[in-house]
Amino acid sequence: MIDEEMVNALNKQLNAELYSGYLYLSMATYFESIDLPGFASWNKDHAHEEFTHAMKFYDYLVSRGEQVILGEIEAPPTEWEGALAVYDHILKHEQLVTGLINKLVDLAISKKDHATNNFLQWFISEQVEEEETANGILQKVKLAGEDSRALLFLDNEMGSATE
Ligand code: OFO
Repeated sequence: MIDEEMVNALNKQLNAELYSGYLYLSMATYFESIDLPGFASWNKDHAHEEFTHAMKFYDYLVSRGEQVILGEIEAPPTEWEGALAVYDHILKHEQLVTGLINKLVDLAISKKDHATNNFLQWFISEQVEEEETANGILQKVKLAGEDSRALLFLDNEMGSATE
C-alpha cells in the first residue's frame, strides 16, 4: 500500500510520460512535414520509448495494488521553426522531466517509502541519459546551422540510428 499523495503523484507522472510521448510524436509529424524523414523516425522511436516509461508507472502502481488513473493528455505544439527549435525544446522538456522525477524522489523520501524511492532510481539514471542525448543532437544541429547539406547528412544519420 502506497500513501495517497504518493499514488496521485505517480499517476500524474504517468500522465507526464504519456504527454512526453505525445510531444515527440508531434515533433515526428513536424519533421515529416518538412521532409526530414530521419529526424521523424528518431522522434517516432523516442515517442515509443516515452510510452514504455509511462507503462513502468502503470505496472508499478498495479504491482502495489494501487489504482491507475488515466487523466486527460494535453495537446502538444504542432509547429516549430526548424530542427534547432525542436531540439532546443526537447532539451528543455527533458530538464523539466528531470525536475519532476527529482520531486517524486523527494516525496518518496519524505514519506519513508523506500520501495517507491527504489523504483524511481531507474528514472534518475534515465534522465541523465535523456538530457545527454538531447544535448548531443542539439549540438550537432547547431553545428549544421544554415547548411542544408549538413542537415540532410544529419537527417540520414538520425534515420540509420533508428533502423
Ligand atoms: Fe520519459 O524521459 Fe523523456 O521525457
